[in-house]
Amino acid sequence: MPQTLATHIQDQDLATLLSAIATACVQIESRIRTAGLSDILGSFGHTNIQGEQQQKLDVFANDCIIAALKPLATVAAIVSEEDDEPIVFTDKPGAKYIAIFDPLDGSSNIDVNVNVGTIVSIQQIEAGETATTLKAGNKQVAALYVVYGPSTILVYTAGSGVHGFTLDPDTTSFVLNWEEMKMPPQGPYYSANEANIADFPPAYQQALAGLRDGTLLGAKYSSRYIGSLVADFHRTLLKGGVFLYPPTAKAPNGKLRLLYEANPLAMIAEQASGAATNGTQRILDIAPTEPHQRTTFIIGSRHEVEAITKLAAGK
Ligand code: P6P
Repeated sequence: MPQTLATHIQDQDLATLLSAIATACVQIESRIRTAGLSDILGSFGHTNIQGEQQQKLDVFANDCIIAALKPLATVAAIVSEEDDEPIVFTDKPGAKYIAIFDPLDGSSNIDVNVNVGTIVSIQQIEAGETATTLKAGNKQVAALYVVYGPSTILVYTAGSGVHGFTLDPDTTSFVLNWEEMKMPPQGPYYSANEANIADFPPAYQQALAGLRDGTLLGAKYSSRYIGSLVADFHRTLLKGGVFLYPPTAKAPNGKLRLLYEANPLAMIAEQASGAATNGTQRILDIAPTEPHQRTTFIIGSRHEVEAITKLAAGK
């Protein structure tokens, strides 16, 4: 009998929570897969042939995840990329989890049929904290992403290794097919938007040059950049290498969000023997000050992350 998320996670409350999120992702996948069709059906403006108001996919994804979490007695609050303020459920005494997520990262890629993803971080309220206490990524109890593509894959960690599941479209359940995923200690690819290279701090320009000509780590790298964080990270997890989004003129603190992009992927990377920093410290040690704050992001195989961070930190 193939293992599902519900049977793979030891803690029953966490299993119920992550399974509910996985079910919402099945709904999201179904809408993504037919997005083009609904455009054709709804070619007369923004309503489809059923006369339904077509929702932007990221709003739809957000609604799916919130609808899945709202009934759970264990969920005290939600922080979503789509909502300026946290959603706090005041009618759930004893609720302990805070779900923090980007419901559909890279959604603009859907128009050109490129992978998009859902990224989720789970925090747990501890003594003396409230449902809106912001905590560093090293306190996460679980992290999960789903990458929607030729196949739809869910990867999670609850602090005991990284495990991958593939969506079986016939049963619409995620089936375990990778246990204990490990990121190669060094890989063949670097992944950065080099259109911004003139904006990057000199240390990052030096690092990319060193990856290209082989002087940084003794091997010449190839470049891969999809422009969809979850897809670029998933490739890095499987093949090794490094993804980096340094500071730019447009994003002087980096573009990616700490709480629901960098933290969950950093937990997965570290659990898979990789690493993630902001150029000076571990992503997971950053003490957040606001829910949507951004960060410089370097994530991937240990050798690359350590070498680039050393340069960026001026060491
Ligand atoms: P740029 C997508 O919009 C996103 O948030 C991430 O998925 C992706 O890694 C990044 O932005 C791409 O940003 O500036 O290279 O287009």
